[in-house]
Amino acid sequence: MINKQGAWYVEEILDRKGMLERTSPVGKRQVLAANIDLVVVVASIASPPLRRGFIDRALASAEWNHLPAALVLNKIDLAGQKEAASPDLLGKVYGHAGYKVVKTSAITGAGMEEFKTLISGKTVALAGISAAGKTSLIQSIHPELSLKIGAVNEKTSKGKHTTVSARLIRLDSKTFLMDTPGLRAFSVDHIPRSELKFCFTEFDGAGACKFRDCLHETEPECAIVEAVRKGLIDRERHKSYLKLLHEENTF
Ligand SMILES: Nc1nc2c(ncn2[C@@H]2O[C@H](COP(=O)(O)OP(=O)(O)OP(=O)(O)O)[C@@H](O)[C@H]2O)c(=O)[nH]1
Ligand SMILES: [Mg+2]
Ligand SMILES: [Zn+2]
Repeated sequence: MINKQGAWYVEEILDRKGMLERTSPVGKRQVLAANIDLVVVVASIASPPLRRGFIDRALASAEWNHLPAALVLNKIDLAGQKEAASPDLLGKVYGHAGYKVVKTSAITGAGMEEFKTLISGKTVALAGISAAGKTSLIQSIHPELSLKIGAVNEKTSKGKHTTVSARLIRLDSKTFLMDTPGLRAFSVDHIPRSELKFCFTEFDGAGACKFRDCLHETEPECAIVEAVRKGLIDRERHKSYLKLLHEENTF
């Protein structure tokens, strides 16, 4: 706005809607993407190997900020390889946790229509470890972009951190896709321990635990522990939760 003297002044600072945050490697709260409608966590089922812990942290962080999130399982052309994770099994686990899961291959084009539908009309940030295939997915939608795509180190099976800065790419007048650099770690140290349980959405649907301040750890009559035992909640998801609950300053 301009005041009577003709000077500009700030009338209002709008909240940054839809923010993806983590705790940075030096222990500070870091905004990875702001003003987004959706974060898509991109994970490759192999090469580099899938990291469940990373996925669960990124999703928990999105929940904490009430940011809608979805999961893309990329490189499904590698399914069946010795060390590949099962896209079907993971699809069930994360679908049950309430997330839209899309299985893709940026190489064969499998699942790309579904991926396009997922992001259509939204401002979306892609997040994942290096070489999960974030840039390849964008490139596959927009071949004329000629973005830099890296390789996987054959010895370490790790990515080479090819994308070095975040970049917002306009796909059409209403769809924007943010490519981001691969993250080595996704600490959620900024989330208070007592609130972590709210960041695992499927704990909610498992029947309210009768203990009000329950951390759903080992309490004998805890509804969540019981649901894990019965197979109604995925054991690995619960393990991820417990890990976050007990870790200290692992930036
Ligand atoms: N087999 C297979 N390889 C893929 C697929 N998607 C990407 N790749 C390969 O994975 C490697 C890394 O791809 P990138 O798109 O650079 O990965 P990124 O997630 O952008 O990595 P950073 O920019 O380092 O974070 C490249 O060699 C790609 O060709 C896929 O669906 N299947
Ligand atoms: Mg990249
Ligand atoms: Zn409980």
